[in-house]
Amino acid sequence: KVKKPVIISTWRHGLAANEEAWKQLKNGATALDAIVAGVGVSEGDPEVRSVGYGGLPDREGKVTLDACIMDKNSNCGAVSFVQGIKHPIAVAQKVLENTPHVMLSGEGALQFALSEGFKKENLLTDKSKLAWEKWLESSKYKPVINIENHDTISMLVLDEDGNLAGGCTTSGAAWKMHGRVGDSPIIGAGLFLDNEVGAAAATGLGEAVVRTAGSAMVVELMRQGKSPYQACKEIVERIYNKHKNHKDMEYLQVGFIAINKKGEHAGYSVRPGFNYAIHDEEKGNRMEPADAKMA
Ligand code: SD4
Repeated sequence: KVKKPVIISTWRHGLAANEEAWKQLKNGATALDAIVAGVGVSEGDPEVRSVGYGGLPDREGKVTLDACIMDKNSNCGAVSFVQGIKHPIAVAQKVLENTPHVMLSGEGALQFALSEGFKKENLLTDKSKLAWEKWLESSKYKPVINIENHDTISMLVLDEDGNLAGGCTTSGAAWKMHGRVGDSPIIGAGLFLDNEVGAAAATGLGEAVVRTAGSAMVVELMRQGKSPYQACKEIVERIYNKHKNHKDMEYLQVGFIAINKKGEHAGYSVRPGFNYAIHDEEKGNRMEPADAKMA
């Protein structure tokens, strides 16, 4: 039997996020507060170029953020296409706690955040502005596969009481169209959990994850008795098959992480290079490679 809690997060920046979330849990924080603090480390880090502050902008040079959070009672909160707020995951938590809705978007999300006491700030760092100016020279939109250390952070928590929670936050695909929203703020796509079964989250090409209701499907397969590994693998294979003749195939990358009620966890991706950070009692905080369909 796995000793709880267990925390898993996408990519190498998941290590620092796990560390903070673990500390919070040990100090008695709720799973949601631990997630907000944990992924907040990536959001606040200007060197993490696809989440929060320092994230790469859209075609118009604007940093627009997506995030969502979900608790053991299936309560959820999300913000999409929000600008000028460093910690969109914290705003998503406020949407969950203080509104009758699950998602606020754009200007409305910003107004809500300001009313909750968040500060508006410039999120475009000099480094990301430079990258954008360089991109403008060719202005070709093509997502870059697997920029390890530089991707969406999704975190799944199995807390001390054996309850699940999850969060996901991103600046989305670099050079996206202004107004584009990916999978990350969409419950069922970028993140899903059912406290009776397990939790799953995605990273990669959001369009492909939305087309296939990715995270919801991974959880549903676990409900049918599949292990987190089998469930992630089957949905990655489904996404691969659906996109075989699709124009997105050229740069298709999607990775899932999943955890079940027993604390078993896994990651699986379309192309090699995906990994995730796992923190448990027994072995501490470390990286775990994920198998890939196209290995
Ligand atoms: C999105 N899934 O917006 C996110 C971004 C991501 O490469 O994971 N980045 O599509």
